[in-house]
Order: sequence, then structure tokens, then C-alpha cells
Amino acid sequence: MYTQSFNVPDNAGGKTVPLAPSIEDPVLQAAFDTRIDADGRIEPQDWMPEAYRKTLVRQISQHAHSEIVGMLPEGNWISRAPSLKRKAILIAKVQDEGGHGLYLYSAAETLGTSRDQMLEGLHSGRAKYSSIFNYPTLTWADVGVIGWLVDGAAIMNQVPLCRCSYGPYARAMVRVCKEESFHQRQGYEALLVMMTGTEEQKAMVQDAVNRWWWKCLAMFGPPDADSPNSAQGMRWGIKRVSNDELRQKFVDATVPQAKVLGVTLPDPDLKWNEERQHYDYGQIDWNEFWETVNGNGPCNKERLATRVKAHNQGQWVRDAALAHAAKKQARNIKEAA
Ligand code: BYC
Repeated sequence: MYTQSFNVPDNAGGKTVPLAPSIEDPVLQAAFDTRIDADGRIEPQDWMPEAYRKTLVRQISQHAHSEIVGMLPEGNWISRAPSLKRKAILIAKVQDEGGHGLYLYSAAETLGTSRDQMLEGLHSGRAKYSSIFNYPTLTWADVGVIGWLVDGAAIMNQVPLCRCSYGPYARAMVRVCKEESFHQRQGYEALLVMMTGTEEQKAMVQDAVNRWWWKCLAMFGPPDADSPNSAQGMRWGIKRVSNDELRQKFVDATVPQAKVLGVTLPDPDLKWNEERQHYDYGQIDWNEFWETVNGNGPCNKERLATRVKAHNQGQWVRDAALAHAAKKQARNIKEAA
């Protein structure tokens, strides 16, 4: 999946799947609804309503952009990792995130949107990516906390996506989730080691947890009551579990992990509710979340500028890969003649 992206020119080599006619048709719509109701899978060649296709492109491309932009905050620490072991692990993790982005761009391409179109959306600032990557990574402990909490939140959100009604997205998520599980564990393990270290190291971990906790809770998206896309996304089997339910599952799973680690989660309202059999938690700052989503977080401009620069600087690699593929194809044709 990775290399295909380099071999085939965008929109020039038949990479995007030919689309089934999507004229709204009651018979086709009924067949689609029946398959969705029976929890079946929709595949690229199947007829689908335009709104379903649009929703998937929006969510999958945004997810892909998150993986790619998500390489930046941690990538900043590759040259400053505290040991060779940690450096090797971090390089592998950041590379995995790049791979996730490529699976996801490929999945979105099966819906008829080219990678160029998606990247144009990202680089022009029109397309969204996860709010979480617009915050700075100030210390080495941030790298561990991203693994533990950011990847932890990502897994909570992404495991249900393995059962998404759109086949290519669901299949991509299976591998992504396996890799994310390792990312989460490596982050937690790195923090466990720091917590057996000096008082300064322990304070560094606590400080990072304090800065990332609330941002991670916001990652799951607005409360269900304020989530315009949820109802339809769940009806179509794209989303399987709501934003608030996932957030609650994440809190419930993370509190015991924080205890083992020996850190305090920065929320005075966090306490077990016997009646609900869940932890109660405090108010998320949704104004800050929307400011960040709308481009005004602490690092939005820097992240986008870095991404655009990397893309432009990589033009020669794409040109070289295409020239190589064209030569290879010409050679194959000559040999076959
Ligand atoms: N950040 O109606 P809603 C990773 C937007 S990668 C920014 O609830 P939906 C990782 C939302 O898009 C993590 N925007 O929407 C990578 C919508 O705006 P539009 C990324 C957000 O789609 C590297 C509006 O708010 N994961 O984990 O039903 C290293 C209203 O929201 C956010 C995915 O993308 C946000 N946090 O639900 C480590 C998973 N939240 O699009 C880790 C796939 C909401 O209408 N995506 N918005 O303009 C999803 O599961 C869903 O799209 C969401 C939102 C739960 C995120």
C-alpha cells in the first residue's frame, strides 16, 4: 500500500476506482439501506448515496491528515531522544504514523477523491486535522505522554472504526489499531521508567500530564448534543460509538493507569460514581477546542507551514519516483513486444 502511492501518478494511472453511477435511485438506495441495516460492508464499486461518500471522504481524509501532521510534534524529538534505544523506538513510531496516513489516503482515494485534492485541502487550511497536534512538545516527557494518552485516546476511538460499514476504511483500521497499541505501550513504558528516576524527572512527567490531559479529552470531539455529524454517521455504521461514550471509556480506562504510574490527573472533579459505575469528570474548555480547530491554537500556523514546506521539498522525490516508474513501464512494454 505504501509504495503504490509512489508508483502511480495521481489521477493519471487509473488509481482511483471507477465510480458506480451515484444518481439517487430509490431501488439502489433500498439495497444500500438493507445492507447497512444488516451490518454488511459497502465496497468501492457498490452504489452509495452521495452524502455517504462525502461523509467518508471528510472523515477519512481528516483522519489521514491527522496522522501526517501528528508526525510533527514527536518528530521534533528524534534528534533529542535521551538514548539510542529511545531514538530507534521514536523513529519507528513516527514512521508508523506516516504509514497510517498513507493507508488512509489510499482508502479515501477509493471513494474517487485524489490525494492531490486532499493535500490541497490540508495545505490551504480548508481541511481539518486533529486538534491535539496543535500543542507544543516542551520536554521529553511529552513524547511519553503522547504515546500513553494521545495514542490511548486514538485507539479508543479507532477500534470501533474496524467495524465501520465502508470496507477499505475498516480494513485499514485493523492494522492501524495494532500499531497504535504498541505506540500506547511504548509511551507508558517510557513514563514508568521516568517515574523511577529523579524528582526532576517525576515532576517533568506530572507537568506533561497536566498539559495534555484536557486536550486529550477534547480529542473525541464535541459533546454528542453538539455533534452535527454523529447521528447520521452512526445511522450509516461509520461511527459505532458516540463521542461522549468514547470519552467516558477513555477516562475509565486511564484513571487506574495513572494510579499505577503515580501521577495525578489534573481534574478536582474526577471521582468514581457508584451509581453510574463510571468516573465523573470536570468541564472541558470547548471554547479553547474550537479556537484550536479553527486555526488559532498555539501551533496551528507552525504545523501547517512545516507540512507545506516538507511537501514542497519532497517534490523532487515524487518526480524521480514517477520518472522511474515510467521508465520501468516502458522497459516492460518493450520486453513484452
Ligand atoms: N480535532 O460532528 P462531529 C491519531 C470536528 S490521529 C479537529 O462530532 P464527526 C494519532 C469534526 O471533524 C487522531 N476537529 O464530527 C496520530 C466536525 O467538523 P467537520 C485523529 C474535530 O466526524 C499520530 C466538527 O468538529 N483520529 O490519533 O462525527 C500520532 C463536529 O464534530 C475534532 C481520527 O480522525 C478534533 N479532535 O466526529 C498519535 C479518527 N473533533 O468535519 C495519534 C476518525 C471533531 O464537519 N475520526 N472535530 O468540518 C472520527 O472518529 C470522527 O471524525 C471524530 C469527529 C470523532 C473525530
